[in-house]
Amino acid sequence: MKLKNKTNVIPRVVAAHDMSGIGRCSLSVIIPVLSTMGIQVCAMPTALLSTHTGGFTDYTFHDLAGDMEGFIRHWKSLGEEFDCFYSGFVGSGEQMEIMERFLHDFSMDEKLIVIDPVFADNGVLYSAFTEEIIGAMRGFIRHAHIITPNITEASYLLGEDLCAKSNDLDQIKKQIRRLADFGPKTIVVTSMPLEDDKKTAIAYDGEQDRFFLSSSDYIPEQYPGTGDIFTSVMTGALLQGEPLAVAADRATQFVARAIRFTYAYNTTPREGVLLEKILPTVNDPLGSINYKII
Ligand code: PXL
Repeated sequence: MKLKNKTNVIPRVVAAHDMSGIGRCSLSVIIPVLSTMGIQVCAMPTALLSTHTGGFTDYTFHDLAGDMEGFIRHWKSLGEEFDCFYSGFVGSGEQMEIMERFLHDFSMDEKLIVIDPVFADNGVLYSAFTEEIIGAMRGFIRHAHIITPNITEASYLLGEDLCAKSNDLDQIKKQIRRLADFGPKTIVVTSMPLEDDKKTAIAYDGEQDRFFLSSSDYIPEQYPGTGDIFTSVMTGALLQGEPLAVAADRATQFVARAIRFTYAYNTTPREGVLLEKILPTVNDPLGSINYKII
């Protein structure tokens, strides 16, 4: 993980994600979370959807690959500089090539590159993708310093099931080290069911070969967009200067709080978590930090 050569007074993140009108995911949650954490988001929309793809049908989908090229040309001509590149839901293989060009043209390897390989959950690919996304994502993540797959995405990337029981910790560590062999030195795997009544994230710092584990109570409901919120909080905390273990733990605790809060309102899950109500707590003091070392 790198946090060097900070360029801007307010750290600036290029966020290359889709904009979905309904459902609180991707740019609709990334921008408010990072802004509230004191980070400027420069949005590079990858696609425009009427809703996200989880739990909705008949959504519109407009690929913005051509516009992304225009953004890069224009930003380059303006001499803009960025402290972090963060991508998630990608609309096509072509978009990955465009983003790779961005990383090169803006020397992002010297800054921070966070790729959330968004393509699957609960053991299956999202409806917008075919198996081709797996190989393409393996190639794309080699540019990242940090990746944040959920357990399903991590398993697809590995080509085998990631162990997920607390008595398999040695095996889990081996598998996560293998993910780091793809290129990114920092790996954060989310949504791991290590214990029946918990959801766990494991953060691996490959430069120091250290593992950190953050858990939260399991709540029996799933809300789309929580992965985007997790990676946004973690990235924001890293850009605030916090170390990986703290950043991943803050993300875990914030998402857990958002889910617990939302569950009480019994809203339609596909609408996502009630971010507007819970967002002010994203900068809560660090009193509740309680990651474990494994
Ligand atoms: O939160 C991930 C995500 C982002 N963007 C779109 C999605 C999803 C998950 O379903 O459909 C369009």
